[in-house]
Amino acid sequence: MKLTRRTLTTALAAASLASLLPGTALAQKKIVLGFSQVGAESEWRTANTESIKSSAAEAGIELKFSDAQQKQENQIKAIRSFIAQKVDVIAFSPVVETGWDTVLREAKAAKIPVVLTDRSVNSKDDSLYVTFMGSDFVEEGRKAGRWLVEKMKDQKGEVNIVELQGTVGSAPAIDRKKGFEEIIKADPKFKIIRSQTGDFTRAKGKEVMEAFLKADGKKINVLFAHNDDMAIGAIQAIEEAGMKPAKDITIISIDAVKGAFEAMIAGKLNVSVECSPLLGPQLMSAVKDIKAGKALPKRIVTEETIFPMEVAAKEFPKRKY
Ligand code: GZL
Repeated sequence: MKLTRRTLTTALAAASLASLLPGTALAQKKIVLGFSQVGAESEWRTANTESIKSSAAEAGIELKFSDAQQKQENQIKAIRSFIAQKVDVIAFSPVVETGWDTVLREAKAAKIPVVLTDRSVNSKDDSLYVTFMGSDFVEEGRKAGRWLVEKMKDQKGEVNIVELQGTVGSAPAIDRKKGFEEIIKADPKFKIIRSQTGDFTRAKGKEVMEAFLKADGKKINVLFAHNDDMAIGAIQAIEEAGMKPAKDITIISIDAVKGAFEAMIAGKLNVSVECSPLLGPQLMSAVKDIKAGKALPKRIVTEETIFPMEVAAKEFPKRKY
């Protein structure tokens, strides 16, 4: 288009009109992010959802949010809906690792970039997503294992462990187990005598721990729970069985949510490995970078630590989730 005085005047008029009428088609179009969330199964998930929603609002990003109630088919439906609505970016936390290639290829065909948050997918084609941001779950499992090995270093006899696994097929359940076993296998005194999923919920964690106690009661020395919600449910079962949590049975958990700090301060949980749900700010910054055409690393790892009960009271006031 030839830049004449006339076209320049028209362009300047349009620009000044846009600044007078924010939110109109003329003003900067808002980025639209479609987010498919796993569900609301735990304190961690609730805090993660809050972080995503509040960060989108702060970033001025329009958020289309969908809760899948821990069902993969609901996440796939939500992603297809985001594609149909032609959102700018799709982000999601995959409830399980497998079964995503088809729908992610549909997003790619629609030229809609995808960001994985919290959990990853097990796909051979990593061109199907721009980046995966979240914790190193294997390292979280190793931290739990290292804490136990140190705690039991003077223990002579067998150390019988029961394990409450997270959602079957999910990245945190697979990887936390892997990291924990990698560390404890160095000493044959550590034996996982029972292991079953509690699906990351308090209710299921309590129910499965009741079954473990019925079968092995006094034989159990340690509980390794893949998240705090299942540990808190198990603590109730241990108390109802007339045993003292964190004393008769050493309890190791992961997430470091408020409920875990309260249990540690009450002397009922020995340690919680941190797994931060506060991914909202990082996600919104990644979405803006993608829209600005910036390259992103394929993997963004969240920095985390570990909280033994001895530091819980001091650390609790500083916690953000
Ligand atoms: C971990 C997250 C897990 C938490 C659970 O990043 O995916 O899911 O550990 C949550 O509490 O349910």
